[in-house]
Formats: sequence, C-alpha cells, structure tokens
Amino acid sequence: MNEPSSYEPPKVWKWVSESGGTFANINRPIAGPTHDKELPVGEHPIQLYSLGTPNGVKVTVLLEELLALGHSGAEYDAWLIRIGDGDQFGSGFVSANPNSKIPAMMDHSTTPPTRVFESGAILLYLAEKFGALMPSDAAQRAECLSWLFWQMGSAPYLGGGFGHFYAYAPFKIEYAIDRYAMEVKRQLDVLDRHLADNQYMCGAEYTIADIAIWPWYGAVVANKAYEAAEFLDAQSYTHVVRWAGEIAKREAVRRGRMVNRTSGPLDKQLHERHDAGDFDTKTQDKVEGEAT
Ligand SMILES: N[C@@H](CCC(=O)N[C@@H](CS)C(=O)NCC(=O)O)C(=O)O
Repeated sequence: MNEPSSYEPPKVWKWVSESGGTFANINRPIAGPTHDKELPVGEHPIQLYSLGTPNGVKVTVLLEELLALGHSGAEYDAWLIRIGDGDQFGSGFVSANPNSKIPAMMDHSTTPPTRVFESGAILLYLAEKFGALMPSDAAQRAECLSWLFWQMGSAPYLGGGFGHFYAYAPFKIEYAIDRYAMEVKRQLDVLDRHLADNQYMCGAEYTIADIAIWPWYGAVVANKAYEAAEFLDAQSYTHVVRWAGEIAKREAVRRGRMVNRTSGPLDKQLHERHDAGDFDTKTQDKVEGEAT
C-alpha cells in the first residue's frame, strides 16, 4: 500500500479550490443553472439532449432499435450537450433535468411535453411507450427491470469510482483503486455467471436491460473504457466478451454509438442527428471536408 495522506478533514467542508483531475472545471457542490440558455426544439416528437458517453449511448441505441423495428414515432432530434463546456448548467437544460446530467429527453407528442431524465427512466419510458424491447410476461418483466436497475446502481462504481481513480484523479491512490477494482471485478463476475446460462440479460430476448448494461460493461471488455481491460483481466470474463461482441454487431447499436459522439474517428461522429439520412451526409469527416 502506498503512503497514507496527511490530510485531516476540517469540521465543515468548504468549496475553496478546484479538486484537480479531469472534470475539475465542471464539478460543483451546488445545483441549479449557471446561465440562461433555452434548449433548441426540432421537428420530431422526441427531443434528446445528450452526449455520446455510455449513459447517452443507451438512449440513442434504443431509439435506433425502435426505428429499426418500424416505430416511426421514435424519430428524434439529438442535440449536442457539451458537458466539458458546462452546457448542462444552462437554464433550459436544468428545466429538462434538474440534476444537470446528460441524457435528458422531452417528448412533444404529449400536451404539455413530458420531460424524462435519468437514462434508466428514459429507457423504461420509451420501452413502455412503444411496447417494445421489454418482455410483457410479468416474471420476465421483473427480471428485465431487476437488471435495468442493477445497472443504474452498479455503473457509478465503475465510472465514478474505478474509472475516476484509475484514469482521472490527479494522482494514483492505491487504496481507492483497489477498492473499486475489486468491486468492478465482482460486477463483471456477476454478469459472467449470468451470461453463461443466458444469451441476453433477460434470457433469449434482447431487451432494454442489455441496452443499459452494454455501453458500460461492453466497453470495459472491449478495452474502450479507461484502457483498463488488461488491468481488470477483462478477457477472462468470456461470457461477457461473447455477449458484448454480439451486441456490438447490431446495426442499430452501430448507429446509436455515432450519435452525439465527439471523439474517435471522424466518420463515426454524428454530432447532431435530425434525420436518418444524417448518418450518410453529416458525419464529421464530411462536415469538416466541406469546410475546407
Ligand atoms: N444516473 C445518470 C448519470 C448521468 C451522468 O452521469 N451523466 C454524465 C455524463 S456520462 C454527465 O452529464 N456529467 C456532467 C456533470 O456531471 O456535470 C443517468 O444514468 O442518466
């Protein structure tokens, strides 16, 4: 174990300086808007305000899956919220999500429009609205919801815990990395044991539980999260690797991953999506090619 710190917490914590590390500029101990800014509204019923992070990708994958199934009411405008620039603290965004985190969604097919925030709530809302990608049988539905909520409770240990201390903290703290690596490996083992006997999270049917879990845990085993696959010995979770690979091959997943993505290959970045044709004409390689 490396050296313990000499830090003694004061009686009352005060926000005196930036904490350091990646994201220090957007971390705040208070909620609410920092500036006035209305959200744009496009022509489709569903308006998504998001970014292509694992939590954002859950929703764009589901919307693309719904469209692939023929649910035309799932047509959507996806607007880019740049969290590094503080867009999540604009007044319009805070009205859509008082928690100031992507993804947030407005459904304009209802009067007044319905706001939905928290990726799990958005997945459930859309699955219920379109009667798709969630089992109708009561026991199967309970299983699907159990895994959906498992993801919501577990991923913060992976992202906010392990990912933060392994990749983003300003210095490495062995105690913190040990604590969260242990928990993430336990979670991977939970998934691995379950997927040994099940093709998908809820059995033979691909559901919103898979759509919720894949962007986080699929990314770990594909070494697309924190470059930690080797450290976590991710390849040893062979059933998770098999499941993640199958999901990655789906056309709707390939499309959903591109929406609101601002890093990686330019031809895989579709900063905003307002029409299905945008995948062919508005990826960043084409946008930047036109600008030069
Ligand atoms: N539990 C939330 C988590 C959302 C979340 O953490 N979003 C991050 C990006 S992945 C965010 O918007 N961070 C901006 C911030 O914390 O200011 C959900 O699943 O929707």
